[in-house]
Amino acid sequence: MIVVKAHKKYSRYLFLLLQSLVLAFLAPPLFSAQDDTVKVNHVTIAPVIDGIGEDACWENAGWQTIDQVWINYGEFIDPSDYSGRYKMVWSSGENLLYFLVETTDDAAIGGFVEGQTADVYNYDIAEVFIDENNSGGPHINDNTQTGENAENAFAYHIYADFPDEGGVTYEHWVGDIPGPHTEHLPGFALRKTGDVYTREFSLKVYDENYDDTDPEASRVMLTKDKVMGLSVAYCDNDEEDGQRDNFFGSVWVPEANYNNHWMNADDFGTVRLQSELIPGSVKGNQSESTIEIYPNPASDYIQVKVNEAASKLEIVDLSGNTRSVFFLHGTEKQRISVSHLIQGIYYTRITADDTSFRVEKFLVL
Ligand SMILES: [Ca+2]
Ligand SMILES: [Ca+2]
Ligand SMILES: [Ca+2]
Ligand SMILES: [Ca+2]
Repeated sequence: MIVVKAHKKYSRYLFLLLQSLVLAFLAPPLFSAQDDTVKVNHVTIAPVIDGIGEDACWENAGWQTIDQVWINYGEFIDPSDYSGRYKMVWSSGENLLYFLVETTDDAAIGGFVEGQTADVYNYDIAEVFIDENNSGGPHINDNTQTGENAENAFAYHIYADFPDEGGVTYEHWVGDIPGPHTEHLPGFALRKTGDVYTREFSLKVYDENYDDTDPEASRVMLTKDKVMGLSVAYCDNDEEDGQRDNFFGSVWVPEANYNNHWMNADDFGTVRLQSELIPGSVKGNQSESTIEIYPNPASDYIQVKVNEAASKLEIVDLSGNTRSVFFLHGTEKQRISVSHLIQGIYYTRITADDTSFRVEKFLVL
């Protein structure tokens, strides 16, 4: 009876018992973890990395829960304190994995001290653990005293400052042990809507020959039916006291291994890349704004016309990186240079009133 151990006060126990009975009727299982093998859909059009999970590619991806309490092991956590879930898809065209991580958290402790090596987990952090060849085993440091096989798997700790209410941030820092690996997540967005935080990001995959001096040499080409070890976790801090409150994972682990993921891949979950091609289209939010772009394809410049007052236009590449930002002046037609962009597909993202987006695709030749 984990509940009895964790909550000795009788009244608290009675409350939890009643709550559990109610939730048992109303909600899906509380302790469900991710699927034994998460089936990851292929997408032809990658999501726009903006912290809004309304892209067509997310519609057919099922939610996986991040609800296993690793620290303190097995403790009951009120859903208003924390709840979390994630989706993932993959793109052969971009050769990237994409994640949508949605957490509810009653207190946001953002940030990261660059170069800090101790107590790095004392922030609200999303984490992705990935073992490209599903080998399991240790993956820390290459040091006989503290561990070995550092590149056998990666433990990405994803830090960000929290945006203001309704806002979004694209800045992030990613650390593993050893070393910073921010560039392994080429696109990242974190959006705040009340107590709900949506992280949308892309991830490059490397094999165990990874070398920081030449990452691309060990970059893995993602293919259908590929099986990888993978778990997602969330480190919840609710006070500026330098103490981690709780740590949640998407897979069950034995109590003896309650905090092993960061150094050993044996307990990682499993994902399989599916071959299905999900027809995708990019869509923005409910805004009725439209944008005309021509010529398309373009080489030197595009002309842009929006039908409502918008403040900003961004040109975004397929990895979700913003390549250019322009400030708009009303609904007048504007000429925007694209001669600096290499050949490929780009999106325009329009911002009006900080919240409205309309995304259109164009090709640079
Ligand atoms: Ca999106
Ligand atoms: Ca919390
Ligand atoms: Ca491995
Ligand atoms: Ca928190």
